[in-house]
Amino acid sequence: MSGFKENFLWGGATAANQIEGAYLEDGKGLSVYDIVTVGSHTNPRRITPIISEENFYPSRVAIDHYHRYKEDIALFAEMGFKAYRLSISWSRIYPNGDDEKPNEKGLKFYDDIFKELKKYNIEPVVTISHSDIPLAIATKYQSWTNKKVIDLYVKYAKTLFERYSEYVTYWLPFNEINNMFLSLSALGQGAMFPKEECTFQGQPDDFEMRMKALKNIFIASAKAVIAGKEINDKFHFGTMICHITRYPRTCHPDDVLSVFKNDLFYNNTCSDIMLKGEYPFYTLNEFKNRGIDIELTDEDKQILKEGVCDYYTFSYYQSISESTLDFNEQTSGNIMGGIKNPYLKETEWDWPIDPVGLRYTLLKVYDRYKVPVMITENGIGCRDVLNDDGTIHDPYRIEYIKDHIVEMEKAVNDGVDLIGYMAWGCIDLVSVSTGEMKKRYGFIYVDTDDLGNGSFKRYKKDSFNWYKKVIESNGEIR
Ligand code: BGP
Repeated sequence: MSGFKENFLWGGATAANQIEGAYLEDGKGLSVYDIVTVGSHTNPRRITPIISEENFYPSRVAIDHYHRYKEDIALFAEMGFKAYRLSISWSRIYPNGDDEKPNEKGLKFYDDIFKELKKYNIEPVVTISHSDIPLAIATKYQSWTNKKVIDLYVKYAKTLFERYSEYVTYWLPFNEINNMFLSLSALGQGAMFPKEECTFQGQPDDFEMRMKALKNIFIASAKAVIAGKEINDKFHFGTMICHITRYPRTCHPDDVLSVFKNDLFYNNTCSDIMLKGEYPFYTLNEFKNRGIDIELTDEDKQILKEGVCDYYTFSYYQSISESTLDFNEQTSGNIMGGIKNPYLKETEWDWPIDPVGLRYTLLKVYDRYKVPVMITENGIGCRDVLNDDGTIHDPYRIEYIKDHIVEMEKAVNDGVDLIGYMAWGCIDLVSVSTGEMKKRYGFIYVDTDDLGNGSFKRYKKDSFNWYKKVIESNGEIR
């Protein structure tokens, strides 16, 4: 018997803007991702406020899940998924963000998805905003810099709570909420929407404004939690932290101290606010040192206290190492890279591979919060080859996930209350950082390329049957 709980939630995760396509169908409005071009590892994606039909915008087509969700969910069921993490496209429900009434056809689409999941006893885990907001909110309100967006979000969230109350228990108010801390390239949560064309990484930035916008996001999240619990007290709300696990590159005390402080600031601030209900002292102090006033009122503090989440979830792809000394070799990664770690291998996209770091992270966050923990993203983006006979051999993906599951089980045996594992991109989808399709994460291959050509036919990779056995044996066979 494996160490995992009997009702452990094995599954996979996706996001609306990376799979749905059908970007203007059935009343959907433009989302911020509908104006981001395709890029590559070496050629950055571009945000184009003035849309040019010469560009290719991958989210508009994605993998056409909008029309193929039944087939996709049937494949998830065949793998034995106990849970499936999806996000709802805000601009499908409120096309302009500030519409008086929701778009019935958009709501119906997710009714159908939830009904389909229920048919197979798959538990939905729903992200309310996966970095993806209606474009009109960005252009008309300048996104989260504007307090009015809090009410728009809460109205949207309440619409979902009321409509899907019978289907959904697990909610995540925001995807990777700490991206706003980590980097400016967090488009959907972006503090400042670019007026002119710029690269994904080259968005206009102002740290103070970003921190104020983030405060608005926390207030929106807490208000949604409060409203959700009034609608259904069985709802569970989770954080969703982009956990960038940090190591000192050397044992120089300056390196150790600096990593400790960065970990507090970048990894813990957001989960401290969402689980402990207040801004931590070190973050407020950091703001003070930088001369930043986020204008935190007593009313804000009260809302944050009342709207705390119930469980901790995070994405984990890699660790990074940092140093105050000079090291030349760099790595890339999810949101940010670091200095090359000589003990770790890297993916083709230069993301370090570190399964032991997952055990370390699980212990660290459970020790800090003592609430159930769920891994809501983990996986490896690789180039796959579709053979003439329809097979795809992906031993590298099996190896990556297997090594992470081994460390997860060790963490469970260490005493961590781990309740679920959602493999990222369980079906191939559009990469956020590069916009490519060739950077594939799935157990299911989708026959389309970086420019949206192809049959969109689904094929099972070797990892499909392997993951099926993992789930069947509750993690024992791997
Ligand atoms: C996370 C996002 C996901 C996903 C993942 C992999 O930050 O929440 O949406 O895309 O990273 O990153 P990429 O798509 O850039 O390979």
